[in-house]
Amino acid sequence: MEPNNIKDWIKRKKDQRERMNPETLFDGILKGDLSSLSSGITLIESQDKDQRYAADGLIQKCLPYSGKSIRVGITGVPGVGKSTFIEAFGMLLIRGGFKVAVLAIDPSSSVSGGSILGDKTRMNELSAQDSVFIRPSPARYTLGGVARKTRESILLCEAAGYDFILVETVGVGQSETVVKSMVDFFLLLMLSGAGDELQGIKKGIMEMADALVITKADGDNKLRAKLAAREYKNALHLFPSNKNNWIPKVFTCSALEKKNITNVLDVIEDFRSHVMSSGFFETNRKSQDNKWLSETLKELIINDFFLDGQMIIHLKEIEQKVINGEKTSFQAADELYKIYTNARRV
Ligand SMILES: Nc1nc2c(ncn2[C@@H]2O[C@H](COP(=O)(O)OP(=O)(O)O)[C@@H](O)[C@H]2O)c(=O)[nH]1
Ligand SMILES: [Mg+2]
Repeated sequence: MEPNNIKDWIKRKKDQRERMNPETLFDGILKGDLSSLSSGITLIESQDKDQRYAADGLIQKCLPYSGKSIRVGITGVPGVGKSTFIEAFGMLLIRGGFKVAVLAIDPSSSVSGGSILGDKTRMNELSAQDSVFIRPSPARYTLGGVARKTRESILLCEAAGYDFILVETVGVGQSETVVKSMVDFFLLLMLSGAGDELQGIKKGIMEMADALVITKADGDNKLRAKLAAREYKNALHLFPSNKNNWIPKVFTCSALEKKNITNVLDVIEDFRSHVMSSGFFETNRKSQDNKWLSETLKELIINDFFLDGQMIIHLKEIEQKVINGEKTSFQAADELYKIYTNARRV
């Protein structure tokens, strides 16, 4: 490297470190500075151990300023109209004077490297707004890792003053359950016409929903959407009542024609006052915090084990014994666990 290049390189590194300094980021985030918020989330998403410490410091600082938003989960199968809906709903919120953050949980992004929010084309108007922050799903992680990072991102967005945090997830696998455990209000988007089976919507997911919206209620589809809404309304009566004593609302909307979008906001406001006065809002957030404590602890312990080179050597050896039929898998796990705990005894 040429001397000048080295100087440039050192300067670049220094600038980078300064930009990633938790103090600097925190100040920026509190002022609502978008690039600080972005860098803060990048820090959270880092795999680097030092950066992880810095990220923890940043989250710690943001914590007292977090919690004031309403967190909304939005799910539904690919093609149901999530992105189009978020564009219309987000714009409605913006016109109401709210600041809106859109985050995503996309387990497939760890495989494809892509993301459901990659299609910002459907959020043209929304993504151009100053009071909107859009962040795609962190890639390269397990669902548990993505979930933790998204949850931490919510805290940062709240410290930055966002009033509504919309967490989008695609309706496959376990991601809905994960999103449900970090939001206050859970919205399920559904298509009319296609059967539940076809939509891959499990009954359990319908049971989690605080509102169910039949999308694309426009043109020829209007009547069908209405009929579907009626059917779902009847079906929901057969479900056991929710812990929050809230009867899930069912209605239709057209994000394309921007029809009935206000209903969603009205329902969220009704829901909020319902759970605030019953105390469920607070208890739910507390129990979510508890759940996340144990989830994070599990993740730390698992990482401690699986990132330990010595343990991996033991694991490989014992695995072979299981394959050879010399040990049962339970004996093997028990033996590994003993080696692991002994090695950590001081
Ligand atoms: N007719 C109609 N089409 C819609 C509506 N919302 C979304 N779409 C269309 O449905 C397709 C999938 O929408 P998109 O928002 O990308 O769905 P996502 O995969 O759930 O995010 C696109 O071609 C949209 O234009 C709607 O309200 N009415
Ligand atoms: Mg989409």
